[in-house]
Amino acid sequence: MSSYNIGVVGATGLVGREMLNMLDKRDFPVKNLRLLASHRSVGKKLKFKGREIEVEELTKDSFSKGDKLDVALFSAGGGTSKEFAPYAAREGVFVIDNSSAWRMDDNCPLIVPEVNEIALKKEKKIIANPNCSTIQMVVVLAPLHRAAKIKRVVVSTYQAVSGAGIKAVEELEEQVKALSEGRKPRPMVFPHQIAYNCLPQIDVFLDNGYTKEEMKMVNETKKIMGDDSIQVTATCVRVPVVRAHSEAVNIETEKKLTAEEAISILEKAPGITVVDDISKLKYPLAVNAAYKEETFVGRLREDESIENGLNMWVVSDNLLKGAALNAVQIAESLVKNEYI
Ligand code: NAP
Ligand code: 3JN
Repeated sequence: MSSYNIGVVGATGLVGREMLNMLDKRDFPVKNLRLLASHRSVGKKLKFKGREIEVEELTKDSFSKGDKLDVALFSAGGGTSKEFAPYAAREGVFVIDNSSAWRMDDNCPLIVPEVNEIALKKEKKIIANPNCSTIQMVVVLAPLHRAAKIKRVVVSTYQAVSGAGIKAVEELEEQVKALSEGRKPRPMVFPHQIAYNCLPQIDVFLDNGYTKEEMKMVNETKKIMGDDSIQVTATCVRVPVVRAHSEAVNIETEKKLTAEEAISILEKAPGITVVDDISKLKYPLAVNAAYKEETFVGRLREDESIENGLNMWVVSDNLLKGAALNAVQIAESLVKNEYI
């Protein structure tokens, strides 16, 4: 069996470390692994399959010198991707980029393998990984769209703090501690207190009154589903959960789907586990989805306010399917299609 030279750019970060876990857990055929990060991390060592690997500084020469990479998994922010991904692509390295830098570029496929693996092309070296909230939603929407053509999506998200990085997780924990000790919480990462609170703002506001996160869900969903006619509107909310994003999703379809039909379609779809037994109070929960690879869906019910509508609750680990796992699955698709 062939094996491949893989680079992880941003290896010391929250998502980068999950990329290492996913490469290991899914037994991706790694020949040589290179870990790259900023100058701050030079000399740090990270473990992979029981072996310690030293972190290198990312420079524009990283991809022309040293062991030639087949794939570079990037998760070091949009600015780093914009600056360095073209150097990798020029050397024939497939870049799988976790940031928003390339997602809406017409030359870059935006991929969720269960939905649009077919959009991968051997000559398109920079591949974008979608936003976490979009990924888990389209995994569920795609099979329903194939069956009944979705006309409109209304989504409200309940996003875990880990989506905003390690400092955000520490801020929630510190604020819970502060409040329990009678101290005033001090917001640093988030604009307001996150402990025991919900913030209807993720990322910055745009001129249309929506946040960047909300517009990512709108635009990325259309691109991945390959259908600009689907109308999408989103409200993205940060909640005091550490790991796994939850979403209340409402869809309107052209063809009628009963809740039972939708459940039967979703039970057969890849990457999805249906958890839906209200008689036993069973539905997807963030605490159960954390560290799991699947996207969980439940609370399937018909929207009684319109003719062809469904409501559902979708939960998935934002650092796994929402980031590192999806990126590794894209690398697996490159192997499967013999592009590397
Ligand atoms: P993080 O924990 O802060 O890690 C950032 C990583 O980027 C670190 O390894 C850091 O290296 C590296 N880095 C920063 N500047 C660099 C530079 N100039 N050159 C090389 N490496 C650099 O952040 P995270 O939570 O892992 O998120 C990383 C990125 O992933 C985000 O900015 C975002 O674009 C993307 N992301 C995507 C999703 C999604 O929805 N798919 C979700 C979360 C994050 P040092 O340790 O050396 O500083
Ligand atoms: O906040 C979340 O739950 C998801 C955050 C994703 C994110 C964080 C910082 C920068 C992104 C992203 O992937 O959309 C970016 C980015 O724009 O690259």
